[in-house]
Amino acid sequence: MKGLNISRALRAALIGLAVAGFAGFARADIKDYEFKLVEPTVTVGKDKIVTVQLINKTTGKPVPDAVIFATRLDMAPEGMPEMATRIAPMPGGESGAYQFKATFGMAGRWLLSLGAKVQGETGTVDGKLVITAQK
Ligand SMILES: [Cu+2]
Repeated sequence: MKGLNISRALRAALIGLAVAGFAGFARADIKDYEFKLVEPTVTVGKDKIVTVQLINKTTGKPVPDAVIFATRLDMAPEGMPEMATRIAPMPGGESGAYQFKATFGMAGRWLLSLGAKVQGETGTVDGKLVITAQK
């Protein structure tokens, strides 16, 4: 009976240590990252390239090894949330820059919704960026 109590206490202590250790590791937070448009405007038309960076706000530097995905591109800023266009990821690009290809069928402001997974971080970075398509 006494042995059982000791092992229980030991187990609780070990769990406490593990939790404390994990919290100590999670110094960088998923909230420390934000998306940035490299070029805020595009010309209206087919197959336009949109380049984004994921910035680590604590260092001010772009993050090169993230997985970025575009979830939606639509004209919500112009009161046309139903006017969506397909957006496709593009391979390559500079380190820390992530490119997508989309057709901007109308001049005005488009809302790009993005998500990212960052190595070593828990959770997802969500972001919304406004791109202006010009004639
Ligand atoms: Cu529109």
